[in-house]
Amino acid sequence: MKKIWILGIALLSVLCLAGCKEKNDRENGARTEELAETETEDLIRIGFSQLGAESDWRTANTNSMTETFSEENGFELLMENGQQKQTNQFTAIRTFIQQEVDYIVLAPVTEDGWDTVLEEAREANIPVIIMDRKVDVEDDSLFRCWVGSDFELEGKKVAQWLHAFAEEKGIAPSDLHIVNIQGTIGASAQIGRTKGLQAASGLYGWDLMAEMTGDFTQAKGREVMTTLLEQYDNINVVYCENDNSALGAIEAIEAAGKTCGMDLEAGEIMVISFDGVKEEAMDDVREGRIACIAECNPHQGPRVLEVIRQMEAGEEPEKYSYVEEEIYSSVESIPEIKVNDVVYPVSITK
Ligand code: GYE
Repeated sequence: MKKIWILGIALLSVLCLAGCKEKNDRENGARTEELAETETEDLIRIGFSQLGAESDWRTANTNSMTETFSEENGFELLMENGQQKQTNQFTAIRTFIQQEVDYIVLAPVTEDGWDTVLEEAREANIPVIIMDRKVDVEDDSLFRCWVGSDFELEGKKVAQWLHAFAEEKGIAPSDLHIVNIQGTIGASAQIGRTKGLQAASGLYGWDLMAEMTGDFTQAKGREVMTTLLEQYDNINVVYCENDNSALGAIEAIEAAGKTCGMDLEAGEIMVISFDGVKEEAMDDVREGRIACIAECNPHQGPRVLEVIRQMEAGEEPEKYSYVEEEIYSSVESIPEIKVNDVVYPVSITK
């Protein structure tokens, strides 16, 4: 009988302890959830429509954004990859509007066609910051500001470098037989870089034979260069509107049994490019397979952060802010170039 009593009491206390624990757990759980909620409520929510993942530049740009807009820094970053399609970016922006984010950051694939969706963001009172490429809209107040690079200046810089090179080697302008592997048609980076080359070709009388899009990718760069080599047997300069398409072009040139380099008289093909992000491309500059690269800076995260901080403080950020960029080449005899009377030093890459 005594045993039964003892067993009974023991059972009761176990049940009671379990019950108490459950209650405590429930209360603690609720408290942690509450805490988490207030913590996320304090975070600034950013909807980021990234245009794609087409190049190493883009990967570096995406990383710069995710590193900058981390929870530790007080942000919740909602990011959508547009896969190089504007309609995907429209969907992303509309989703961000429904999610009532605090800011929208847009890296647009091309310049045209943004008016309607940006109007929707404005109606929802969500400020939009444009990053990297630009938008071409009727009403500039549809976005608060833009941060990025001067693509036309980049194009002019490498064109001036080519001019200096040709002069130094005594190559007649009409003996420069150039093809341009363009970026995504309608993207600011394409428009600006193409303009830079066209302007110099017109000015100096270069033989600009063809322009074809390589869509900023290595695969397309290779494909397009293969076609161009079949069509023209006198190409001696390839102007590639980014490093990934340049790497593709180099593959095609070498597969055709030709050499990338700067001895044009000996039949080498000169490659010119943009970005300077990918190590492999920088190695090619050191080894002369790429003659010259105009740097394009992908680390825009901190710059976007700065404008958001300004807006949070009730200040109006600069409408357009450009980042400074370098020129890389291994040719020591061209230490600087001049564009519109401004001197830009060339970083000699060794
Ligand atoms: O040069 C290229 C990328 O818009 C500046 O896009 C960017 C360009 C960059 O795919 O590599």
